[in-house]
Amino acid sequence: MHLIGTHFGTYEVHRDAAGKPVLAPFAGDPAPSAIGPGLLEMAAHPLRIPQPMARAGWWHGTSGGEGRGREPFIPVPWDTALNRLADELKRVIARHGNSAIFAGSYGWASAGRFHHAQSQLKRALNLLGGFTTSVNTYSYGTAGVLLPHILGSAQRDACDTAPYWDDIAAACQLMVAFGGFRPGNAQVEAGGSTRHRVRQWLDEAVANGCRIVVLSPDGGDVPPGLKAEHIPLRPNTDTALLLAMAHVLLEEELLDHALLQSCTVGFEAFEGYLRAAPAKSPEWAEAICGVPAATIRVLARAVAATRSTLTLAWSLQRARFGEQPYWAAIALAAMAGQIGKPGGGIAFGLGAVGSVGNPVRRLQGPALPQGRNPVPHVIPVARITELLENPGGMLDYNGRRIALPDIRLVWWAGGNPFHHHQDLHRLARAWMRPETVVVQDHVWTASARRADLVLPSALPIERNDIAASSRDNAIVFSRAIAQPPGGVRTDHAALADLLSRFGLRDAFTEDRDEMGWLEHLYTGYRARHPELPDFETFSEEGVAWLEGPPEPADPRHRLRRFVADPDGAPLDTPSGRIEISTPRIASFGYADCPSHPAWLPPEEWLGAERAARFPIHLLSPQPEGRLHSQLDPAAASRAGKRDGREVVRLNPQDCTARGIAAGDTVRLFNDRGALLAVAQPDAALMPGVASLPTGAWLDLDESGLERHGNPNVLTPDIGSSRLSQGPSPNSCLVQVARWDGPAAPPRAFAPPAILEETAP
Ligand SMILES: Nc1nc2c(c(=O)[nH]1)N[C@H]1C(S)=C(S)[C@@H](COP(=O)(O)OP(=O)(O)OC[C@H]3O[C@@H](n4cnc5c(=O)[nH]c(N)nc54)[C@H](O)[C@@H]3O)O[C@H]1N2
Ligand SMILES: Nc1nc2c(c(=O)[nH]1)N[C@H]1C(S)=C(S)[C@@H](COP(=O)(O)OP(=O)(O)OC[C@H]3O[C@@H](n4cnc5c(=O)[nH]c(N)nc54)[C@H](O)[C@@H]3O)O[C@H]1N2
Ligand SMILES: [Mo]
Repeated sequence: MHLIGTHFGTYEVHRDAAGKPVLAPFAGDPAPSAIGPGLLEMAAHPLRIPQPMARAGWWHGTSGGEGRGREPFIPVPWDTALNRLADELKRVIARHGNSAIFAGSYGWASAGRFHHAQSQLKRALNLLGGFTTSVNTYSYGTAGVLLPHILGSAQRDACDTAPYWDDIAAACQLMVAFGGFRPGNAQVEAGGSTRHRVRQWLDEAVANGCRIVVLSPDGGDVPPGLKAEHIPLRPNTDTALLLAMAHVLLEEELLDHALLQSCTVGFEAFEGYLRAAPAKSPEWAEAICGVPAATIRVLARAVAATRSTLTLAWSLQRARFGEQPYWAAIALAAMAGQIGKPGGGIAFGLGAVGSVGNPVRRLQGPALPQGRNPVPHVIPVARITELLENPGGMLDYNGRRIALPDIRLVWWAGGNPFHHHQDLHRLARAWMRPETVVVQDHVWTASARRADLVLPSALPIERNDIAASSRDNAIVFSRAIAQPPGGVRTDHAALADLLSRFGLRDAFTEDRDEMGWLEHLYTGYRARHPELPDFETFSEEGVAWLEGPPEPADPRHRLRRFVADPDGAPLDTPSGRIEISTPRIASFGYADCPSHPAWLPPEEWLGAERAARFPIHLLSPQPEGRLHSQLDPAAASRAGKRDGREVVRLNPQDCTARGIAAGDTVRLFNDRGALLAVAQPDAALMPGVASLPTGAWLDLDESGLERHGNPNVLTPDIGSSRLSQGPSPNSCLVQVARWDGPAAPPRAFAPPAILEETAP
């Protein structure tokens, strides 16, 4: 079978009457995604980068970093481009050392295991002596640092805390979902998937009597057709509500003392905080989160009385003090005696992507070996602007002080920082500082336009690969549909040619071609799972599966094993227990992340002083018709736009107060920037809250006005706390006004200016 494996799922390749390829849903996928077929649209798109390109002023040495994103490009033949890049690498390494190269290169890239852009780049640069890199994620970077302190290292990956969906369906009677289940999010899964089953599992749980309560500022997060209840609350105030629920359990003596005693430490300090003035009562919380005290009481009692799961969207921790709601939920689930019980307890990110809670045996195999990076410098990923702004500076992070090296060369492959980072005007200023910026991508993204040297990369449909998610039981042979266009190479081929200039080609390729590498990697999967078919059979059939239930050693069993036997299977926290308060975090002395869960009001939320000037809380969730910025020019994403701009949803009262009607162009602004979007009044949103998805290609006019609706010109670039330094886009206040200015048509989908001259 001819299959293509993508982050949006697996597709069968068929041909239409004219012989053109078509991506059809994979047989057996109950909810295939419309995003993937956009890959075919991009193959010959005007936004495709046709050959290597250099920024004119960089190529000629006539301008510095201030020319990035402003100057035209010059087409450069591959050999010339790679010679120049090799010289530049030699110069930077000789003069400043390898730590002056930043190639953290965060981003989702594409699903294949071999052609994984970051792995390829990191392997190449390690052979050249290494580079400064990044750790953690934009997805759950805050949780990823907090959870090991509280639940142990098995929970480093926030995905693995959740109970299995089949256990939830069988045993859970109440699911309290903070942030709900945003329709569209479970379409994607890093590495690929074969079946989109989240909706089926939700249906099954509800059919078995599970009641779903969604707490969210946006009623759009309530899955339709499941009789789910919606309780609106102000953004960023979930912690106050969770503390009040904990307070109710205390006051009404609904605690599971046995579980608290055997499985937790530090409850007393937390109890003291809940009782101390102001007592964290439902009345106290009502004033903060807007949920009636009586509703909080009833919900708290229900959580203690029945088998319940508290599930929190990752969006909650993509905010200032984003540790707190997660930590408070853990404390509450322990107090209520739910944690570690079959189908109960806590879950982070159920439905955020396809795989969280997927009740299958995980298929494990090798990644492309990246070698060793001798450069010690590492930043928490969302501190990129600070890194560029502040060479020689220091940063607090997870109990350490880390030094920021002096970056001279930035190299990005497989990510789009001018989509994913916050406060993009500030990033653009910092981005002027390095001497050289290299970007590898298929298309003219905002980051490629802000590079000095752009190396065009083959699309996933133009290469053979193997796709597999680490939380699925399937592996897919993704077979090329076509060759890349003449001037385009795979990232691997480009890097191999670059390394020949250092005499390192063979070290990089190990003398394997593409198919040789795929067979080699697949052999690593078979070594773990001997029941997999041989490579030839696999590549011919296109997919192979593992049968059977999850293995007992699966990290997703961790909390259950612990709660069943706290002495026999202790957690690897300092106490071996769940740390409701922790001396370790206390010892860091961070006022922005104290020793136990606490309500810390962000600088930007509806109760902040700043709300007098910027009274609308802007949420920037995931886009339904694309993956972040990927495939934004394709049909599925364009279908969600109006007049070529993104749609911002607002409460009708906020629209009326501003004379805004449905379909009006509106300006969203704050001290950091301004953008245009098209208004859609929607009573599902709380008054004072707006929702504008991420990922619209950045489109600035000469004055800096963003014309397409990219929320990251408005979001704050501030660490969630000194503990985790995660990103905080969801703590963002703005003002909204009708736009009566010039029509300012968006130009995001016009390629940059390319000069006639060709470099020698
Ligand atoms: N305001 C706000 N901002 C956010 C978020 C939010 O909720 N709100 N969410 C954040 C989150 S959770 C994330 S994960 C990030 C995502 O941020 P990114 O992962 O950076 O976003 P993508 O658009 O997926 O960028 C991937 C890029 O890789 C390119 N690419 C794909 N395949 C290949 C390949 O094989 N080779 C090469 N060279 N390039 C390839 C694509 O064309 C694309 O430009 O965004 C973050 N930003
Ligand atoms: N189609 C599609 N799916 C995706 C992605 C994509 O780009 N496209 N990106 C994927 C990636 S990389 C990730 S990390 C996941 C992210 O998964 P999540 O972080 O779970 O998803 P978001 O869409 O950012 O947020 C979900 C909902 O949380 C609500 N919310 C925001 N702030 C708050 C708050 O303070 N309190 C409460 N109670 N609710 C709040 C918002 O209304 C929003 O609709 O999604 C993945 N899924
Ligand atoms: Mo993410």
